[in-house]
Amino acid sequence: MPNVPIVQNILAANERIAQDIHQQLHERQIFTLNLMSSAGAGKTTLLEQTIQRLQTRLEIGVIEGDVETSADAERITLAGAQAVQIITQGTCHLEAHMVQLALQELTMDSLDLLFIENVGNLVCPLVGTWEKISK
Ligand SMILES: Nc1nc2c(ncn2[C@@H]2O[C@H](COP(=O)(O)OP(=O)(O)O)[C@@H](O)[C@H]2O)c(=O)[nH]1
Ligand SMILES: [Mg+2]
Repeated sequence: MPNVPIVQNILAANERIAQDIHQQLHERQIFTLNLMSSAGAGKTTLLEQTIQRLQTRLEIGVIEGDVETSADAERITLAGAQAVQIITQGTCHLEAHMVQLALQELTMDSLDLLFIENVGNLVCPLVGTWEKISK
């Protein structure tokens, strides 16, 4: 049998940070929802409508993930919630360390509800296909 090197727990660092985030949110009793769907599915619209309906009763924060722009965070701020934009510069998902940094920008002690709008995760196959078509 050939001796093949095996790398295990490649996501261990991500997992440790994720657990730390989980503990912080749990200690502060911040109910958190991670929204994931394709680009254009209506995530930001749903958040705008939810914020407008709940903002007099709950302190809401939103972490926005986007490949390139801060347009969604601007929409969320206009709707009346605290927002932080993560621009991934081409990465199609959010990693735990990105969320950890974004959390530091929110006033966590006052938050009741946190939404994470994940990067529209079908955007990358779309971008790849578009690049091939447009060549
Ligand atoms: N007809 C219809 N359009 C919607 C609905 N929700 C969102 N949209 C539209 O779909 C587009 C993308 O919505 P957006 O919330 O930005 O999607 P996101 O990329 O998932 O955040 C916008 O032009 C919205 O106005 C819906 O329930 N019905
Ligand atoms: Mg959006």
